Parts: sequence; structure tokens; C-alpha cells
Amino acid sequence: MKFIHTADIHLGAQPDSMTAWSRARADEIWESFYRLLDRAEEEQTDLLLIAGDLFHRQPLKRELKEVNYHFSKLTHTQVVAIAGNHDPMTGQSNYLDFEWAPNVAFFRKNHMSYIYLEHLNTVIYGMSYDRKEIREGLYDNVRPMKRFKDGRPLPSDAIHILLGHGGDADHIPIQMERLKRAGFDYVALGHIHKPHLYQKAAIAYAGALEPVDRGDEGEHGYMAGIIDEERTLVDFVPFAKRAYRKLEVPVTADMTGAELLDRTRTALAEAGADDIYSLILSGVRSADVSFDRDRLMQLGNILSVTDQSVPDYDYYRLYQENADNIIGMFIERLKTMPVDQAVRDKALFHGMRAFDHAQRRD
Ligand SMILES: [Mn+2]
Repeated sequence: MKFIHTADIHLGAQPDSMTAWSRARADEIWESFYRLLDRAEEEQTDLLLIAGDLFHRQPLKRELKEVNYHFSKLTHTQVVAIAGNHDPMTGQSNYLDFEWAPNVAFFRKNHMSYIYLEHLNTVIYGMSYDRKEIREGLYDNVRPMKRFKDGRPLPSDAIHILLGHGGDADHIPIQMERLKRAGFDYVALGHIHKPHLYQKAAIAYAGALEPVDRGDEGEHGYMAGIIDEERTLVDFVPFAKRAYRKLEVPVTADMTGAELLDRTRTALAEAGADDIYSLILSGVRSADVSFDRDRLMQLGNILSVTDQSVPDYDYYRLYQENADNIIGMFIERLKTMPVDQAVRDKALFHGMRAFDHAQRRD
């Protein structure tokens, strides 16, 4: 049985508002989801698991119709989904009375239930959020069943999958060690946006399909797996159009502002123009150069510029210029302290920085 496990698609989100690329990102989240459905069709995936937060907020009726239309075009794939804390099935939710295509099963109950997919000989256990926060550990005592609710025995070779959403204190806390021993063939989790695979236990957070905010650094995609009589094999598949990344640009004491712009432009081109960056300037810069933050921001998809570079002080000149004030006294005092050169350099550097900061505040 071949499956794809996705979660936290957050349809309807518009990340990075106030940036030039924000509108495009809202569209890309939809496009990536439909691209994933294309992938399921190409690969003739048996089962598509959606572990909550398909939508970023309550879905509109027409949005459900759009998504359902795309589901209905799948010729082979069975879709099974739950609602998460972002799109809970509250009393007014459009989810509640929506009629899905025959190949779609959407858990509606706010407590654990199951569906049995006969053609896949697979039982899937799940529930949907009916509110934004659930503090009870509702997955703690779920175990694969031996019998159907009506007492008939399940086939002994049936596959058992738990579909869940949460894992922090306010969203169904999960005792991972306990869950590892529960005996499921696979546990498909959502809510934590960073993909994580517990390979031995066959438990995974698929992570957000596309990163949804600047905290979602690193690669994003989905989990793909096969379950046969002996075992479950799962792998993370990178799939997102973009990634949030930190990019460090080292500066040197002889670097001018224009040179930094050139260096940054080159570094961005090498790193990939689609990705979204937090720039970090590191190294040592000339004490009298200041970099043009606005122009750096315009070089690509730049969320922020953090200047961690440190000025290259000329201590001899500083002493000459400040012999009669507190800076001169500070340098004088350090020179006579019984510490080695490296420590003295560090103390000088930090001291000068503190003076600089204090002066800027005046
Ligand atoms: Mn969530």
C-alpha cells in the first residue's frame, strides 16, 4: 500500500504580508497543494493522508468546492483528512455539512473514531478539532483494534494508521514514547511545521507542505511511504517551492558598501532566488563604514538584515584621541592589567563597542 502523508498546508494563508512577494506566496500555497495531488495521481498513490490544518482558517464554501473538485479528479487515490486547530469544525464551520467526493473521507467527530477502507484493508483512526485548543492527551490510549465496533473480527493482516494533529501543551499533547509502543503501522501527524521522522517507530510529522511563516526555516515537503506485510518504509520528500533561510555574508575590514552589495548579490544568486532570506553580516568591518540596509533589502526576497559585524578599531589612534577622557582611561587601565593579549583585545573590543552604543544613544 503506497501512501502520501501531508499536513499543515494552510490554504488561505498569505505569508510575509507587506513584502513584494507576499501575494505570490498566497497563490503558491494553493498551487503546491494541487501539485501534490498531481504527484499522487502520477504515482497512483493508494492513500493520501492529510493530518490537519488543510486550511489556515475556516474554509469558505467555494474553497471546499475547489479542493473537492481536485480530489474528485484522482482516479486511484483515497483521501483521508482531519481538521486541525486552525480550521476546526466549530458549530458554524462549512466543513460540517459539506459533501465530499466518494474517494474522500473527512473525520467529523471531535473524539476518536475509525474508518475501514476495505479495498486497502486499512483502518484509519482519527478525529477533528472542534475548537482551537485541546489540552487533553486524546491519543494516549488509542490502540489498533482487533475487532470492529460490532464485534466482527478485523482481518489479522489489516493495516492500522493513526492520523493525528497536535503535540504541544495546548494542542493534544503527545507522549511520544507511549505512542511508539502503541502498535500502529504508521502514525501520520500534523501541527509541528518542521518535518520529523521517527523512522524505527514509523511515526512522522510531515511538516508544513510550504513554509508558512519566517519561523518555518529549512526544507519542506511531505512523507511518502509503503506499508507491506513486513514493515513500513517512509521517506521525507522535499517539495516546497521556497524555503526560509539564513544567509551569512562575511565582511572584511577593507570592504566598501558597494562591494558588500556585490558580494551579497552573488551570494543570493548562488543560494537560489526563490528562497526567502534573513541576511546576517558577520566578520570585521572598517570602523568608519556603515552599510546601506535599504539597498541590501532590495537585492532579493530579504526579510531582515542583522549586522553582527564588528568594527575594526585602531586602538593606538583611539588612545591618542581620548587620552584625557574615560575612553583613554579605559585603554590605559587595560594595558596595565596582568592578562594575556587575546583577553586584552577582547576586553578592548567589547569596551569600545559599549562606548559606541552609549554615544549613539546620547
Ligand atoms: Mn496546527
